[in-house]
Amino acid sequence: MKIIALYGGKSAEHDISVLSTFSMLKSFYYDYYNVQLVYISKSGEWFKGPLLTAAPATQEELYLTAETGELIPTGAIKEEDAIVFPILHGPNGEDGTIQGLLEVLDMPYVGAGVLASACGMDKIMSKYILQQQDIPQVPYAPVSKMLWQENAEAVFEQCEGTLVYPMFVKPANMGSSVGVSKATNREELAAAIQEAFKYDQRVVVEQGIEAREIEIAVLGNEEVRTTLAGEVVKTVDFYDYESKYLDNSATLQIPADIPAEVHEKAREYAKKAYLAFDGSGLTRCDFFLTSNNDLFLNEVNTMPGFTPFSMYPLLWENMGIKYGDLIEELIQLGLMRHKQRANLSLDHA
Ligand code: G1L
Repeated sequence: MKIIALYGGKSAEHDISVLSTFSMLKSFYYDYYNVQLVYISKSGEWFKGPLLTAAPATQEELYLTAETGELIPTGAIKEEDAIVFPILHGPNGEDGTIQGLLEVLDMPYVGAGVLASACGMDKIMSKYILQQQDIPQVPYAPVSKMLWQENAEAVFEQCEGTLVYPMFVKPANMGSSVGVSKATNREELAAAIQEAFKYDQRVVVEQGIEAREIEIAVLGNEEVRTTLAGEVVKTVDFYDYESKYLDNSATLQIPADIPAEVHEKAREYAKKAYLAFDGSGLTRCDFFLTSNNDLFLNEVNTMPGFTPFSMYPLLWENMGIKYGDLIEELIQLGLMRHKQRANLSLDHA
């Protein structure tokens, strides 16, 4: 069987994708799989690389060019007996669009499907779903570009009427922390909203709270497993793009040192959210925990960081599943889901 690693992409997280892919390539079981590289360049060109029978020596080799790879038409990756790893961040990656392409191509793929990807990626849609499920989250105010342009005063009143400073302002449809900023007064709020609108038509303003950040890993299709929580121990004011990926200003504490009841609650909410989002494969659920043990689900992340030093794989390692076995488990889940969906459509034929 063949694994197709689909990575790179037209996003700010291009290099993070290549790094995650390089980590995964070192841990595939090459006795069972050959690995086909398909690299999407920063300008959006698709390059098919060599068929690997062993891990590549350097990360540099993954940046394919017309010399080291073959330029193929966008999306032309259909093959029999192959499973795709979409390792792509942000718009056109984890937002369900690539997953939709793979559905149309009728190819099995690893990770969340279209619906869970699209909903998880959208911060406003996520909040609506969690709200409907009675899963606690921090107070928020959605802001549309139209209202902002026509009546900024109404936006200020809405935010200041339901939230108190500090607030966090985020583009609705972005991964990581690009375009996110903190506002401690109306002037900063205006600047933060302006900044966030560079990245999306919809913006969400969230109540800033003093809290620890704890995360739960979820794995499975219908049968859902959760891990003990891990804590992102923060050494900077907020966990932005830089601190998340580039320097080491966050350290991970696994398992998190939290009361047993909080652990139980977090796992319960994580599972409930996963089911509500129609999760499959994997998701990382990120919570805030206040000093009086109030728990808020902040984000579901269908494509969590995935190097051997990332929270998601480490949470499973703590539960006894090693990095390579976790990848194998995800492959089996992807194949199973594809088979089930194939059976479904046959029933309607
Ligand atoms: F396919 C997997 F294994 F499910 C998978 C794919 C991609 C897990 C995690 C990721 N993560 C990412 O793609 C990334 C957003 C961290 C890199 Cl861009």
